[in-house]
Amino acid sequence: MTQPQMKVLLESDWAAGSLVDDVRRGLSQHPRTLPPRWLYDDHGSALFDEITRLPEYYPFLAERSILEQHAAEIVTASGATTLVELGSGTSEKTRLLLDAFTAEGQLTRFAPVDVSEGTLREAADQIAAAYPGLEVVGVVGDFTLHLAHLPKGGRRMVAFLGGTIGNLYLEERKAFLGALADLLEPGDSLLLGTDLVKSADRLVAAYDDSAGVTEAFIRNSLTVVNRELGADFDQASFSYVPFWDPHMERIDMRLRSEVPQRVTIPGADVVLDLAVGEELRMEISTKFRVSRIAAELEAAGLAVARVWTDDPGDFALTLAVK
Ligand code: AVJ
Repeated sequence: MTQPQMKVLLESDWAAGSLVDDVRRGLSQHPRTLPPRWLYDDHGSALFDEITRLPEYYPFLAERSILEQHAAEIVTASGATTLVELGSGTSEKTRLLLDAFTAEGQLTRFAPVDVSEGTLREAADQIAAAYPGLEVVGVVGDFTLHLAHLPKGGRRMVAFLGGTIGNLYLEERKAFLGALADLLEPGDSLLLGTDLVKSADRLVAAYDDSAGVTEAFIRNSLTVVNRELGADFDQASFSYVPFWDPHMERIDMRLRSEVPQRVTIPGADVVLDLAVGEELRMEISTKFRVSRIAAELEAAGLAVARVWTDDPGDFALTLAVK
């Protein structure tokens, strides 16, 4: 097999440096916030993998069923010769697209992009082995920082799956879509996965599962800050309080301080005095309406070509072209 190429755009101390910045900036906001990137160390990535297998976590199954039913149409509509995947993780569902591309015979290159080097290398090796003749170029990078370094040439489809765009705040989403639209060439496209608004009961169940895996996943951010920056967050004094915000149409995943307490984060030179009941916002997961997805894509300079949803209408895949 041809070995995958790897482009490493993150310096070895990137994680440490940007965690310090994020802790200083995020934890001084109101509510105090940490960017979701810090959920995904090796343990967090394994927990997320477990989330995708929970019965309550419908987005994974919903998106997979769309890909199972429509991958061939997506591939034909894109006309792509290069597939770029942002936040690729294990690229598990992407194989449905790669299979369809293989059947159609036009794809020459696959470029998965992820911050997690270990996960990316493993995925790139497996895909290079499974799809002989496909040039695999892994990019270790942050899709909010390194869009300018994506492979150029050919007709590209950029896949951004899983509903991950919902983890960005509105301003971040605008900046991200605008930057992405600017670097696409005419004929290039974006395949965007978004979770859709539905009953609050089902939404909350998906982020507050009975096995407690999502809670462990969210709490892992505190463990990461303790380990990386020598902090003394005490898990037992926080409770997990996710809720559906009907105004912002997003799940808001918080940890609430159950006692008045002081937390020290030596590696960031930060001391936090938390009041009883004070909440840390660890992640948001925005849910969309099809009309709003189109409006945001069009505001960024992209034109919606097709929208696919699963049968119950839980999740959407939108193909937008430059
Ligand atoms: C796949 C990253 C979009 O928001 O549903 C799952 C992350 N967080 N459970 C999502 C997540 C808590 C997930 N994303």
